[in-house]
Amino acid sequence: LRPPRYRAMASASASSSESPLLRSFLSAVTKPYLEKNQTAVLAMKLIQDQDGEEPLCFDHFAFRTFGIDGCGISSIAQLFLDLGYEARDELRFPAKKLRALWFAPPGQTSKGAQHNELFEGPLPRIFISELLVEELSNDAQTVISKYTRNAAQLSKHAAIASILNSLPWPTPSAQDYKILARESEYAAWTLVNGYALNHLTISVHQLRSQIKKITELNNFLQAKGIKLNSEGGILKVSPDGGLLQSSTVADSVLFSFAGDEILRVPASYIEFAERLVLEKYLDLPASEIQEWHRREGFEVGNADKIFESTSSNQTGVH
Ligand code: OOG
Ligand code: NI
Repeated sequence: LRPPRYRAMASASASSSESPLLRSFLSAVTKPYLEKNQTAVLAMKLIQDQDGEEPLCFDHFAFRTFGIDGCGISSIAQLFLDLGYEARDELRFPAKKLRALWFAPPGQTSKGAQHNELFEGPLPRIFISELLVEELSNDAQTVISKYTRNAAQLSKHAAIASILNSLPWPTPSAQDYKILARESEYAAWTLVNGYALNHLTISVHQLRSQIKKITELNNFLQAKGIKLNSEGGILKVSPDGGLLQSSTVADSVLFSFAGDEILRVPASYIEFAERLVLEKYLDLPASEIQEWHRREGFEVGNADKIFESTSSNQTGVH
């Protein structure tokens, strides 16, 4: 078994507080994602073929929610909090009527007894957003609450819906989907995908070959025919220059709505993040660089564009 290559967080004391359940859960969440999202699987395979044997490291996992009836961020965050994650910064997206919170993993990454193929690296951050439902039109609110009211009772168990690839509310009607899609593509996505993993993000700076630079990786993937989200340019760069992100365009899948109507809807995508070493640590030898020496957190300007990975203007599915 290969040891993880770095600690996910800056924790001096390496006392283990990590439950084996955490890695099992993270792995289970990726199962339906890998079954459903061919482009994500292809991208991961291309990267591993190019980069060599070692397992990929994940920067973060992301989920979307409806911020109403107990179905918002807290519903899916609870399990992560109970497993030792800590809430960090809030990000706001007024134009999209969204807010997000990210959570830092418990401060150690030593492997438990349970070996887990996909998941032996450092623990990912968790990024959870929620739609500010009360800011939408009455029509959209009426549609959403029809479903969330039904799921309110189960919101404590959002994580189960996530690993079982099951919606927590009744199968939606195509009409309701269309009403939401007109006003908020995020709302429409969440209605048909529920608590499914929205994306996982490969930690680009943890790769070993030349694709550990994200511009090289983007060129490599595009040359292999993978379509990247072009909103505001392929590469999203934070104002401080330290957080560089790109993502694929979401795959679309056939969805059976209530009454057997079948439509193409967006599923999930895969993201790539490179975190540069902070200026004050630039003198450290490369072999000593840990994850906490790098740019932490997220960036509203980047995220705003990454949200568009599931939008019809990127997927081309209307
Ligand atoms: C999340 C988009 C933002 C990031 O890393 O900033 C994001 C989403 O599409 O739900 O993933
Ligand atoms: Ni992301």
